[in-house]
Amino acid sequence: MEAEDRISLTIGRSRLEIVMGDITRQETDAIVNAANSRLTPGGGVSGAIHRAAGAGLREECKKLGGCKTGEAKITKGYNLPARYVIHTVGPVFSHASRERNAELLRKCYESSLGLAIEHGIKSISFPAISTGIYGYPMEEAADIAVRTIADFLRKHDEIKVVRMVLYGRDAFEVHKRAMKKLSEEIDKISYNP
Ligand code: AR6
Repeated sequence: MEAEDRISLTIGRSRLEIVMGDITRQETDAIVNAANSRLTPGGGVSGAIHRAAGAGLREECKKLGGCKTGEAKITKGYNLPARYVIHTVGPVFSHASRERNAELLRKCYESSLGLAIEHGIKSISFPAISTGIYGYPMEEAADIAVRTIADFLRKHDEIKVVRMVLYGRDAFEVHKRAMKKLSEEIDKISYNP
C-alpha cells in the first residue's frame, strides 16, 4: 500500500490508523461489523464479512438474540484472517434526531472497544459505521469516529492498534481530514508506509 493510503496517529502507547482497503482482509485480532439489529448478514460491509467468514458466522449470530443500536456482540471469525468479529449496530441517520444519532454512533465505537478489551484483543479494525445503507453523512461520522477512538485510547492502553478501514478514495480522504483536525489537538501525526 502506498504511503499516502495510510495515516497513523500516536495516542499514548497506542496507534490510531486510517487505511484504504477491504475490512475482510485485515489481519487484526478483531474486525468490527456494521450489523443490523437482527444480526443477519444483510448487504454492505456486513454482507462482505459474512461471505468471507462462511456459514459458521451466520449460525453463531442466530444464537445471539440480536443486538441493540449502539451495543456490540462478539463472535469467532471463522474463515476470516481475524480471530474475532465484533458486531455493532449503528444508528439509521435522520436529521430530526442529530444529537441522539451522534450519541449512538459514539456508543458503537465505545461498546466495541470495551468488548475488545474484555477479550484481550490488541488490534482491531473498524469500518465507517452507519455511513452506507444507514445514511450517516460521512464527514460528521468521520469526526465522531476518530474522536471517540482517540478519547478511548487516551484512557485505555490495552489495545495497541485501532485501524479504520475505508472503502474507496472518497471515504479515505474524508477520514484523512478528520485525522488532521484531530492531530492539531494531539501531540504528533506521522505518515507511515
Ligand atoms: N470494507 C470496508 N468498508 C466497507 C466494505 C468493505 N468490504 N464494504 C462496504 N464498506 P454499510 P451501515 C463501507 O452499508 O451504513 C447492512 O445491510 C461502506 O462504503 O455496510 O452501518 C447491515 O445488515 C460504508 O462507508 O453499513 C445493516 O442493515 C461503510 O462500510 C446496514 O447495512 C458502512 O456501510 C448497516 O448500514
